[in-house]
Amino acid sequence: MLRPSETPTREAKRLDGLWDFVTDPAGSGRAERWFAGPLAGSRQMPVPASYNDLVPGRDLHDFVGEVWYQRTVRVPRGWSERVVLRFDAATHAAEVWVNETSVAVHTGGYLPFEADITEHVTAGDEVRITVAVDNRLTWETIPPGFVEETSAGPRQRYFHDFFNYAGLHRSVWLSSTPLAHISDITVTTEADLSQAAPEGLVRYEVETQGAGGVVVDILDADGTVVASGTGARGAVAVPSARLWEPGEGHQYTLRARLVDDAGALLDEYPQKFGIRTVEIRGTEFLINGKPFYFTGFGMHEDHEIIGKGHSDAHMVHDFELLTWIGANSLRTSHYPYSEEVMDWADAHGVVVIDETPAVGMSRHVGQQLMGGTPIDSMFSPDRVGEGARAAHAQVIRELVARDKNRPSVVIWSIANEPDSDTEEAEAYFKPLFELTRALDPTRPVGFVNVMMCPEPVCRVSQYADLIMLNRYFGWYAQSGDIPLAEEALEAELVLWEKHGKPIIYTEFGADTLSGLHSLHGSMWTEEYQSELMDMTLRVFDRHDAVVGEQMWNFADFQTSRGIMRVDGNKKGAFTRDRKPKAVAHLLRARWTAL
Ligand code: GCB
Repeated sequence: MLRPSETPTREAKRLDGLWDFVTDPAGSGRAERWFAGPLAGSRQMPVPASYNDLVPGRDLHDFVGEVWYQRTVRVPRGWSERVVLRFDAATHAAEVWVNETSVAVHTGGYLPFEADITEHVTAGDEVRITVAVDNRLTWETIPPGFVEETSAGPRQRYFHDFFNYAGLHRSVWLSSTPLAHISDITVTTEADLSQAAPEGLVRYEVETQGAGGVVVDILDADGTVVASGTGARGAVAVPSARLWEPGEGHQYTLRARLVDDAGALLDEYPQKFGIRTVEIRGTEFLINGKPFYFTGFGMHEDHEIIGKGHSDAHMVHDFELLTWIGANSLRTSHYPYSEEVMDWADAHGVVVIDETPAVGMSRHVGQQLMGGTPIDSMFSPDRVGEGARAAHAQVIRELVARDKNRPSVVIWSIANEPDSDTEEAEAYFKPLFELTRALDPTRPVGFVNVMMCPEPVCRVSQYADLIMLNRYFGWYAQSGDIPLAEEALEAELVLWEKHGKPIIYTEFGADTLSGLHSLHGSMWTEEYQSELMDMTLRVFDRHDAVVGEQMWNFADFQTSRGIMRVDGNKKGAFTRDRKPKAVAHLLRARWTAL
């Protein structure tokens, strides 16, 4: 699936702005055919945004079920060929109607989907677009959860530590393509690193619908054609290639053209890509043959008011803060981020660990978050079972399809902190590793290990190309005791080193209330967060197998209510409104000097 784009043969129109909006607490919208006319009693709601925090009170914040969005749009007069409606994300599931016809059903809240609506629209006319968006998490969704019916109404329960924001979080697009068109492009690259000015090899595959032949050109950043090829698939050499490097996101464009027998243009699509290599050698993580050390954060798409809605202004500010602090990488914890974020990473050389939404699959963490209610097993037929695994496989397919051409993505993280110490977990994950590798043999595949499944009880790490660890020594364990935490961190790390694989610490940190201070190492203070950071980084520095440090979290973020959280998770280096805590200055001093 290609993104909407303006090319000589295509047009695109964003449908962002205010949409009509209603909640459907009784779940009667379909039976009452709400899509057949204007939504009764609607209020206006911005797209993109989470709806949860836009209205005071609990009703919308905690709403469980479907909400309906609607607007009309005029199809531009000249769009006489193919018309496509695309949602960059609808969290977590959606059904879409154009006038009275259902055109799309999609599950998975953080990945795009589209519908060819050509036969339902007429160029020049208005159409009504209605979307029912469901925020419910079940044992068959990724992430998992369940809805509890209580005397006070339904309650959404889940086992991950971020608020279940919902709605149309990203842009909606109406776009046109020719009838005969390019439908997908895959680019993989190699580089002969033995040369001073390496030759790049670009392999491509262009999928098309309808008659026509394919010609491709490779364009440099200034638009100069540096190589060309003919045919739907092939390989072309780029002499003296300029590599995509961390900190320097040099990209090329593969301009694919579909032409008829006489050579006339039928369709054109520009696909950006970078020439770079990623390789694991022993405990080293190499980008372009050079050892790479990850600095940065696990992040969240999370802001006051807009929740998980994408905003260019907030995105640019967050990336500027990453630059300021000297971070060279991020993990899209715990779901695929907006494509605008990925574009920025590609264009600016920010290295990305790209994660699926498979989070909240640990009985240990789940039990803590659920106020101590014991959960005997997560991976079982009546919990995370075959239904969830099918959904998990689907998000992996859709994530790889979406991000496969991105040079910034150097690792697929297929899950965050699942149980990995049981036979059931091993049986669940083994095929998902195989699937990811089959879909993309060019990138390392891993998952993020939870503290309660250490070496040697973890049965899943054996399938991963590298070890990614979330560790809270000094916070959840050895709470407040830095010397003991240092011992424990060190002792465990030594065990993981025996795998002979690179190790990235993808989380470590301490909840910290900005402005709270102590001279005696009190937890929750800015001093304690810095002290814990200092200790943790000191341990990493003693071990060559550690090739990355991504602190948890970039910024404070919202969670569900609970006795463990004070208006959300406070482990940010920045507050939720992006003011630096003391630790930000410590990290900045370290990372800008590396
Ligand atoms: C974790 C999770 C993350 C939580 C974090 C915490 O291990 O991966 O989602 O927010 O711990 O702060 O507890």
